[in-house]
Parts: sequence; C-alpha cells; structure tokens
Amino acid sequence: MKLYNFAMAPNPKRVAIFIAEKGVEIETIEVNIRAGEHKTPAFTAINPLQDLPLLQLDDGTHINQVNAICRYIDDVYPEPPLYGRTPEERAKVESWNHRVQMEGIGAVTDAFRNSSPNFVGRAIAGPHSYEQIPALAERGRLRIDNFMKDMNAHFADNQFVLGDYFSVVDITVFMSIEFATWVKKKIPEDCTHLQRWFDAMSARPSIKK
Ligand SMILES: N[C@@H](CCC(=O)N[C@@H](CS)C(=O)NCC(=O)O)C(=O)O
Repeated sequence: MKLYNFAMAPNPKRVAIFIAEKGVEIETIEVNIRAGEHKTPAFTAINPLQDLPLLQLDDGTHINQVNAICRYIDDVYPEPPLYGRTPEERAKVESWNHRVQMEGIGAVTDAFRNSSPNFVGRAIAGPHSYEQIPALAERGRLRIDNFMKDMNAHFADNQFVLGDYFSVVDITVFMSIEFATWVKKKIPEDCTHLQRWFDAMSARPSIKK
C-alpha cells in the first residue's frame, strides 16, 4: 500500500492521524499541491479528481476520498476499531461523520477557498474551475462559529463525539478546528467544553506525531 499525500493539507492530515491511531506505517509519496503536482497528466491518470489523499493498493487499485481510505484501513487493520463496534455505533459514526464533514470541514473549506488569493478560480478542488463567491466565505465563517458552539454544547456531556468511544469522527472534528485557524477562527473563550476536548485530542500521540 502507498499513500499519495500532501502532509500540510487538512484532508491528508485526517488520514495521517487515522493511520497513527492504528499504530501502523504506510509508505507515503508527497504530491506538492502548491507546485501543481496533483494536476499533472500522470497524477490525473490515477486520480481524475486531482485531489489528495489517494491510496494505492498493492494490486494497483486506487482509492480516493478520506472516508473511503480510512474505512479501507479500518478493515485491513481492525484494531482499534474507529468506525464503530456495533451496528448502532457504526450508524452513529456514519451520521456524525457526515454531519461534521458538512458543518465543520465543509464550512471551513467554503470560508477558506472562497477568500484566499491562492484559490482564485479554484474555489472547489478538482479538475473544474470555479470562481470564488465572497458571500460563501462569509457564510462559511458564520457556520464555523455555529459549529464550534454546537460541538461545545455536545462536549459538555461527552468525552468524545460518541460518548466514551474514540472514533474517526473525533479526528474529523479535530481537523475542522485546526483547519479553521487557516481563516483565523479559534475556539471562543466561552467554549470551555470544546477547548477541554481539543486539549485532550492535542495530547494524543497520533496528533503530536
Ligand atoms: N473530497 C475529498 C477532498 C479532498 C481535498 O479537498 N483535498 C485537498 C487538500 S486538503 C486537495 O487535494 N486540493 C487540491 C486543490 O486544491 O486543487 C476527500 O474528502 O478526500
């Protein structure tokens, strides 16, 4: 297995943390997004979506999308299970992960890509060109505020997103909060439950790594 990676980018980081939580090593190949290496014909041939991360299996199969990659790794390395241990937990992981993908990662992506001068004409990742919409950046910032408030309320009564069970969703929330600093959004001072959870996450070996 090989992981095509761009170590500093938020979506590849989600997979890197997931792999570290599994305690395994997977060979990585850096593809520099800033240098446009993900747009070359060679990379496009293996990932027409021109985004990272991308997993290459030993038989040459390619798997894109963070969640598909993490699910595959969870199947191949089942311990510790990060996608739920029971049908109910698996459903809750799916539900929460979808929600956080939209309300966390999605909100920050909108705020960042619709405002950064580096993403003019590239407001959405992929092979098609999309112009920035400043109103979407503004709405993204509002959604980040609401996401942080909602997660703060959730963590008032929960150690992790799924109660006392650490799952892939905690990684998705963590990277949403980390990525939010790219648009200068920090956990508000009154979000003490979210801050407590974030500090505990930051102390995990997988994240320190
Ligand atoms: N839907 C994809 C999103 C991946 C994505 O947006 N990756 C960014 C890096 S964080 C990327 O490759 N961007 C390429 C670009 O901006 O052209 C997933 O979840 O894997």
